[in-house]
Formats: sequence, C-alpha cells, structure tokens
Amino acid sequence: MSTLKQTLSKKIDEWRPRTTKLLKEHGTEKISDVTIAQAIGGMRGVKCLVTDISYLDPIEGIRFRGYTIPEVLEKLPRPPGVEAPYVEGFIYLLLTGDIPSDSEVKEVADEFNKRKTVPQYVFDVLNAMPDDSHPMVMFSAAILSMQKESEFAAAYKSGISKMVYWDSTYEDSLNLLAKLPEIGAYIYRKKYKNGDIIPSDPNLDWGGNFAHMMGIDKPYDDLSRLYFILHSDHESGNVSAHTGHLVGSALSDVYYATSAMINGLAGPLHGLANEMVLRWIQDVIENMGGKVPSTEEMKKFVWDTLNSGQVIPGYGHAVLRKTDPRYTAQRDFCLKYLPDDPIFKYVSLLYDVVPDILREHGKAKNPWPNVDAQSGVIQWFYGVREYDFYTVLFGIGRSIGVLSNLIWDRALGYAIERPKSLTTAMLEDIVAGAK
Ligand code: CMX
Repeated sequence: MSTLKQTLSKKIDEWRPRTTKLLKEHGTEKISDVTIAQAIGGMRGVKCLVTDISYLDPIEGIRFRGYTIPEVLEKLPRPPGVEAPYVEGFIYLLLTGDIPSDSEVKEVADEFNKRKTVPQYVFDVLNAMPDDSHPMVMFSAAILSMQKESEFAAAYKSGISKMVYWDSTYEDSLNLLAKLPEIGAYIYRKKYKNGDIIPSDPNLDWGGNFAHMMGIDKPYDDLSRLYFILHSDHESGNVSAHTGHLVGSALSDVYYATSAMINGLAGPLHGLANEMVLRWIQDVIENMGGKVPSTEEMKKFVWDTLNSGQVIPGYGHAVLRKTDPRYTAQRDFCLKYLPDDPIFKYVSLLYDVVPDILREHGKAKNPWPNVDAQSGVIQWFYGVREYDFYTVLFGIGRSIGVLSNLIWDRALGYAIERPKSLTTAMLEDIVAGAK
C-alpha cells in the first residue's frame, strides 16, 4: 500500500470518532437558522455542510487544510527553479492534511503514472462528437464514459461494508485524476490543433505533462501547476463542489459525480465566467479598435454592460467580501511574466474601475474580483486563445478538490442529501402566523 493510502487510512481511523461523537452527543445543537430570503435566494450563508479539505473565510479567502495560498506555495515540494509546487504533493496535502516529503510526492507521481492510460474508447467517444460541441460537454462526456471502470460500483454490487466504501472510492479517484490532464489536452489538440495529438511523457509530473501535451513551452508547466492548485477547492457549497458531493451522496460513483460537477461548473455564473471575461474584454478591444481604453472609456463600457442588465464577469462572490487571493496569486504571476501584455493592462484597468462602479451600482455585495477575472489573460498570453476551453482547465483543477471530498465523505459516512422543500403558500402562512 502506498504511503498516501496508509496515511489516509490512519487519519480516517483517527477522524471517525470525532464525527460519531458530534452526531451522538451534540446532534441537536443548532449551527444555523434559515430565513425566507435564504430559502428563495439560493441558501446563501446557510451553514449545513461539513468539509475539512478547505475553508473559505469571507475576508481572508481560502485555506486548504489550514494553509493559505502563499503558505501552500511556499511549503509544498516543487520542481527545481520554479514557483508552483507539484500538484501531486498538493493532492497529498488535501487528502491527509500533511505536507509531504519529496519521496512521498514521488510516490504519488508513480501512482499516477501507473494509472494514467486513457482507454481508447474515451477517445472514440470524443472523436464521435460534433465538431462544434463545447469542450465542457466533451470533458464531461469523456469522464462519464469511463463509469464502467468504477471499482466502487463493482464493490458495492458485491456487497461491501460501509466502513470500506472509501477504499474503492480512493482507487477510483486516483484512477480518474491520473487521466484528466491527458483527456483535457486531447480535447484541446483535437478541437483547435487539427487533431495533432502530443503523447503523454511518463517522465513528467502531472502539471508538467499537461503543459507538454498542450504543446506549450515553459513556464506554462509552472502556470499549469499553479492554476490547478488555485482552482482545486473552495469549500463545499459552491455549485461544482456541492454538485459533486450531492451526486456522490446517493453513492453514485466518482465518474457520475465528477461528470455532474463539471456540468455545474459550465454555468456562466460559476466556472464559465473565465470564458466570459475574455469574451467581454475582446468586445471592448473590438469597440476600441485595438487601443487600450482610457479610464473614462473603460468606465463607460462597464456601465453599458450593467445598464444592459448583464453582470460584470469575474467580479462578485457569494461568500468572499474582498479581492480573491486566487486572483492575487495569478496577478502576481502576470506582474512577473507578462507585465506589458495589452490584455493584462485591460484586466488591471478593470481592477481600477469596477469595484467603485459596482459599489455605486449598489447591487453586488462583493465588488471585488474573483478567480475568473485574471485566469483567462494568462492562458491567452501563452497562446491558449480559444476561450471556450478555459473552463476545462478549471474543471481539471476542481476535480482534485471534489474527489478529495468524496473520499472523505465516504470515509465519514456522510448521509444522502435530502433537504426539505416548502410551498409558497406555506411560506405565506408562516409569515401570517408570525404577525
Ligand atoms: N455584476 C453585476 N451585478 C452583480 C455582480 C456583478 N459582477 N455580482 C453580483 N451582482 C448582482 C447580482 O446579480 C444580484 O442582482 P439581483 O439582486 O438583481 O439578482 C445582486 O448583485 C446581489 O448578488 P450578490 O448577493 O452580491 O451575489 P450572489 O451571491 O447572488 O452571486 C455571483 C455571486 C458570483 C454569481 C455574482 O457575483 C456574479 O454573477 N458575478 C459575475 C459572474 C462571475 O464572476 N462568476 C464567477 C464566480 C467565481 C466562480 O465560482 O468561479
């Protein structure tokens, strides 16, 4: 058994009594009340999910297993001479809560290498899809097509105990994660590079191999590691993470759950916002005839968008109330590698004008940029200009968090999700009764 699996098994044994004790001795204690506004308004702020993989503070931003983004980037082992750590080490951290050693990271990389061959039928499925299928549809379909490989589904049919559900879910998760970089790169090269596929290189790490299969030179490998880590997890209430958890709660295996979460990520209010940001900026560039707008001109574009009833993509957040540290980490990357890029200048100009405009507009609770405001510009700079592909990159990263959560959901025996609905008339009766 690998060190990762052994450590995880030990942690699960240690953790289970905590959950059991909370349930048995404190199960009736309240952690949240629900208002009518929350019931109608997307359950914003209702505390009713539990995860230990990451926690999102509205002001500070995300912590992965207790570590901020700068701490993660600093503490995890990394390839020599680069900034972003190995994704393999980050997966180890999310699953166990421990910072792995170099040799533990190497072991995870070897595990992925053993599991990474994508079955030919997945490529056949992708090749059979219409040329104009959205890359997110292709990505979701490719993942779902592998459901028949699920070790959990087979083990469940054979009648395994609830106590070992996590084991086959872990095997499924590693099997799936190992294949995602190649599937993502295949979709890109098939769709946008005339099907000129670059084979995987067994000597490269997860992020490095992805950059290699995309056909993009350094430092795109470093960017890929950074990008996948930043997009991995944002606690479990956002649409993609929650969808993964919800579908998995019915004991649907990880292939069903991951494909479903990808479908949620494809919404323009969630992961597709990175595509929307670039689409919107391209519109501005076209309108400006290619020149960088003045501050006043940019303000006008922002107001025009708002006045036409659209949202400013890449701004606002359901939980955050400050600039997203994932935005800041990517901005730092831009300042280092592409400070003079014209699109980065647009993005910076937006940062100067949008928050004040959104405040004046008076609707958005958070006027600050989120992760999606900055991510597309970097991809654009390195030649990935097909912006409908951007959410696939988000999806590869988000799978890391969703799958880590699913393994722990199974380990701690989290129940099938089933909140209770009321009718509008019932809400009216409650209001009348309160009066
Ligand atoms: N531009 C214009 N209006 C905005 C806005 C923005 N960027 N962000 C929020 N608002 C509006 C909402 O549409 C809402 O309007 P209505 O009252 O007319 O419905 C009002 O402000 C209140 O919304 P909120 O409570 O501040 O935000 P929500 O929690 O409802 O929604 C989010 C959060 C992210 C969907 C929203 O801010 C938004 O649509 N942003 C733009 C899309 C985006 O960048 N999404 C990516 C988020 C990060 C991710 O998940 O990837």
